[in-house]
Amino acid sequence: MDKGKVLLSVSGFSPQRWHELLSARRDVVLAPQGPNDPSITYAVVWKQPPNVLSGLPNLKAIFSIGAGVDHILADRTVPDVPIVRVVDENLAQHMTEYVVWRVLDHHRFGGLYRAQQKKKIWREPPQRTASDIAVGIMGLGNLGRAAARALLALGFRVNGWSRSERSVDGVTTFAGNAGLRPFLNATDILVVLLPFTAATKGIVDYGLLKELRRRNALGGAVLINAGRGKLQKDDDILRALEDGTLKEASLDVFEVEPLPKTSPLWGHAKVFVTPHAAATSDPNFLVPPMLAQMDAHDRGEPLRELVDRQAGY
Ligand code: NDP
Ligand code: OXD
Repeated sequence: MDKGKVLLSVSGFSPQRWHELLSARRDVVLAPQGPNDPSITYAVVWKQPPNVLSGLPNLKAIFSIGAGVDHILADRTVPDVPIVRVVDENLAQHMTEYVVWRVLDHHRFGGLYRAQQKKKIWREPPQRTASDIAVGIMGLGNLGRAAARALLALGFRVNGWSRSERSVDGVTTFAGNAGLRPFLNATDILVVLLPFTAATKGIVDYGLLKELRRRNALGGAVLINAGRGKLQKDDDILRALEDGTLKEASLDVFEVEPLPKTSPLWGHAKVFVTPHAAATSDPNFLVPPMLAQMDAHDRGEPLRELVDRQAGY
């Protein structure tokens, strides 16, 4: 049986390894052969060019190369076929490492010691205890829950906020608009692991940061964003850092990426910048389950890890 072709459409990085791995079992093309290419049955995409998916008459499903799917849905012409997103232990492990690394760095005076080392200063501030610090995770999904488990194992108190009510062992959970303020008021280090949707756009603004707990064992509130840049307002973060609403921030994502060279965030003494690198999709781990899902779907089995188009994630 002709299984059709996989359209591999990405921008911003080389798809070579994805191509090699997908080609082991499927015919792969990097662009449709004409506007209504009937040979394409599946698409594997990251920030595909606009319109590239519209009008493919035999497209059965779209596979996102990332956990987030805002990069797909930004194109309004994306056809109404199922979208499968990444849910993967390797990705969750990478994100957990990033979150634990940044939480520990803020907790264990990373910024202070880096500054002291430059000046050859030998001075130790009083040590803090993890259980005196509450980390609040915005977004208790696949990645948020994995990070929560690791933080609990290290002794931190963990709060979690989600759209619907969630129950996670050891985590104090809050949900919806009504739960947001109490969640923030009980949080010292805010970790943002939300998807970017119409409902979450710009949510991390000055007003939200103001609600974080500042009189705490850290001596201020800390922001860590590894979700999406458009969840935050860069200028509001800068304002919050200037007036003490925020003590420090670790930012992996930004309103504009790559972060413009002119952004004051680059050189800010209280900000730790990484280039949207918290958890990078690894084709060695992600292509095999994609191929397995394509085969299963061709046999008539349902797809898993589907995006709710209405909710946007
Ligand atoms: P999931 O879809 O598994 O979880 C999303 C969580 O966010 C859920 O708990 C969901 O609530 C919650 N949520 C969504 N909308 C709202 C809302 N309006 N109000 C409150 N809570 C909301 O996603 P993942 O955990 O897999 O990934 C999270 C995000 O991380 C991705 O969307 C992506 O943007 C980002 N990411 C960033 C990477 C990086 O390298 N920086 C790498 C990978 C992902 P509910 O539980 O009720 O559905
Ligand atoms: C993702 C990402 O969404 O890498 O997976 O940002």
